[in-house]
Amino acid sequence: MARTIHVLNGPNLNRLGKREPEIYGHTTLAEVEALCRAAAGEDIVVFRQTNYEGQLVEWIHEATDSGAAGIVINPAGLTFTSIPVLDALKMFHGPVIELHISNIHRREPIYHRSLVSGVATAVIAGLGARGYATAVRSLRELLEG
Ligand code: DHK
Repeated sequence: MARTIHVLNGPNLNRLGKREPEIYGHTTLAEVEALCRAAAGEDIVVFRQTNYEGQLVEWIHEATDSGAAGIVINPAGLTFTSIPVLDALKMFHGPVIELHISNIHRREPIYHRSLVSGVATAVIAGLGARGYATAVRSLRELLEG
């Protein structure tokens, strides 16, 4: 039976491809979405991006209420500040993979302490945009048990 995987993206990720390419590369968000769908095989991907904290929270609620099998989330800047995102993820029943394009631990100190990592099943950071495909594949392996 096909499962649904939610791939959720936070603020400024709509600018991928033209946003600090020396850090985030040249891959656009649309190309990232295609990478996720290719990695998902027969599983259904819900792929979303928002610049608003409350929308991200509501999408996490939707993943929870709809019985999504797993979440890949790049909360972007909300990673380090958002208790509401953290609290919403605590309500999710399945595996959560926190994804960062850059290696946040090799950047400025403000990017070093993720609130989300405390509830994430796993964290992927520094693989560039290909990290999304790695996250989706890894989530599927976790779901296969
Ligand atoms: C993306 C962002 O927008 C930053 O705020 C994070 C993350 C890093 C990333 O590497 O995908 O600090």
